[in-house]
Amino acid sequence: MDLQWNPIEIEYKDITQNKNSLEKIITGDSPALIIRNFYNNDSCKTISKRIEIRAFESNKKMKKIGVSLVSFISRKAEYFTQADALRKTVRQVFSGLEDPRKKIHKTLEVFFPGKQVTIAVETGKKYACGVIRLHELGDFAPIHRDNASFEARNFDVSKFPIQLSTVLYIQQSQKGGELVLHKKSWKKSDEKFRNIDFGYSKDVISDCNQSVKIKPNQGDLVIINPIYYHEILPVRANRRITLGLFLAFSKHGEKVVTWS
Ligand SMILES: O=C(O)CCC(=O)C(=O)O
Repeated sequence: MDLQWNPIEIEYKDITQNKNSLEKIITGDSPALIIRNFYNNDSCKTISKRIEIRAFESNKKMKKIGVSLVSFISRKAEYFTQADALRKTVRQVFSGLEDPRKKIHKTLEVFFPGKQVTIAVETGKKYACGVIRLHELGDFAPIHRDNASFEARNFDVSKFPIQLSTVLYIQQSQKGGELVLHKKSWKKSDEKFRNIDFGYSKDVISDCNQSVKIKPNQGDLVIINPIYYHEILPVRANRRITLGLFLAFSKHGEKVVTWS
């Protein structure tokens, strides 16, 4: 048995030869699939500059662009209204460039041959597609897991048995900001370790004996199974910018759906 819990790394140009690499992420045998050089570096820089300008112009501290389902768990109607309201804003961040969300969809089609990859839709309403997150100096994300099937029961995407998370690194922090993945998946009894605002106390991983720290480069795409606990270490220099998108599917269904 392989006792190492290491990420799988592939080059974007080689994905067609690595169509099975998501299997180990789904099973938890590997913590992450890192697709190197997924998105053009110059385009990452252009997007980062656009975001810098927006952050500068915004009078409240801007931490994200786009809509994230987790912020609307008990406000479903509002989630769909906001998803539509911000669609243009998110699109504009990528205007004139290859839309990384479309590239993620095309890449998923390689990993799931024969399945159709689309933005999730529920009773005619389209889910949000992509959230850009900014982590500034000192920002971090505590130990957490993302899985729609427990919290977001009133949303259709919670019914898919397998959920993954894709993260594109648009700008990497010069110091800190590493993603730490813990080899422990969420179970209901862990809820006693839950923080009041977000995430879990360190006690939730006290019985976890393997963790890995990764720091992907600008332009890399990472795919993780977000039911495994993970955290982002504090950013120690400049700003970290990522684009996040979830995907879900059933082994025997025809569809892969994405949302944020
Ligand atoms: O930004 C990252 O490296 C990971 C993102 C994350 O923690 C999440 O999507 O829950």
